[in-house]
Amino acid sequence: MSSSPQTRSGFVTFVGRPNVGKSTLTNALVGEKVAITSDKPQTTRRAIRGIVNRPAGQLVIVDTPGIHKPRTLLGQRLNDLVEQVLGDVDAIGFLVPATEKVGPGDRRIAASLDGYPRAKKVAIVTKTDIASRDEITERLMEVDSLREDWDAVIPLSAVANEQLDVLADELLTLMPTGPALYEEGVVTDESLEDRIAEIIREAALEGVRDELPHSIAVTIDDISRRDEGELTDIYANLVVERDSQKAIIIGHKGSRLAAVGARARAQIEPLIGTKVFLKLHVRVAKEWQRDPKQLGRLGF
Ligand SMILES: Nc1nc2c(ncn2[C@@H]2O[C@H](COP(=O)(O)OP(=O)(O)O)[C@@H](O)[C@H]2O)c(=O)[nH]1
Ligand SMILES: [Mg+2]
Repeated sequence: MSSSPQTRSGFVTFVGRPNVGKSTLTNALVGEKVAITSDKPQTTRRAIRGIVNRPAGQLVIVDTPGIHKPRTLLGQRLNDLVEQVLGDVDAIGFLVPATEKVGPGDRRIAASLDGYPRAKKVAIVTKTDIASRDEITERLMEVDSLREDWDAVIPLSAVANEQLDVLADELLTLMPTGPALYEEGVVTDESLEDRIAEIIREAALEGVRDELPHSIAVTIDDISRRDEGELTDIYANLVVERDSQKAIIIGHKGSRLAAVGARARAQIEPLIGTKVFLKLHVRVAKEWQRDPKQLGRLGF
């Protein structure tokens, strides 16, 4: 028998209104960007696993799009995915930004946690770096009174890296005992191709207005090395729903598309460790969010 102390491991997910910082917190805990983030609601479109290794064990954090009113077939499929994740995890972290009063949306989400009696529940007051002391105190009290069964209530900042260790340690105490689920050094179960596609989508989301974000999908046609592995060619498609959107994405004389490419390349190069030649092609798939066949092709 080994005399090493028992480790703990398990699954955690964060819930909360769009934009409260679920993906940012996931990345901050993992210590590397595994989930893309933006100031546009519904940036996250998949269940992405980020792995956190600590001496006491391992947390597998599942970042999801969050539940929202489905307006399209894509929206319905994403809600189903989130339901499934919530039913499986060992702990759920409920996020509220310190900067905004707790509202009906927060109350509804907090109440919906009744549906997951098996999961431990932790309330998290986030964005403390941009909140006043009074705001933080007020939010902690508001959040505390939302449920009787919080295992902990923790204020933190994912951006300023405040109290992240406190959260990780607390979550670990709530996990079942068991060995690590992923090998040391693994930060996500996302494939390289999927991570690259998400980086490109994030770059494309920057600077676009209200409706467009929901209409953008990214697919990768080919990734290949050349020049003795010193250069990587990546052929990717930016898929939109309408011709008018295609024009917006491309921009005047291709200026927007060029900027998207440059932003994406700056993140892809350190990820794969070579120079990258990124060829972006904008494609229209009419109303893809409502079309089961197109959704299938885009991986939903
Ligand atoms: N100042 C500050 N901003 C944050 C923090 N966490 C997230 N944000 C910002 O809030 C916005 C939404 O974050 P995101 O993680 O995409 O939210 P999600 O929709 O809940 O996944 C982004 O612009 C983040 O940079 C934080 O701790 N402090
Ligand atoms: Mg997100």
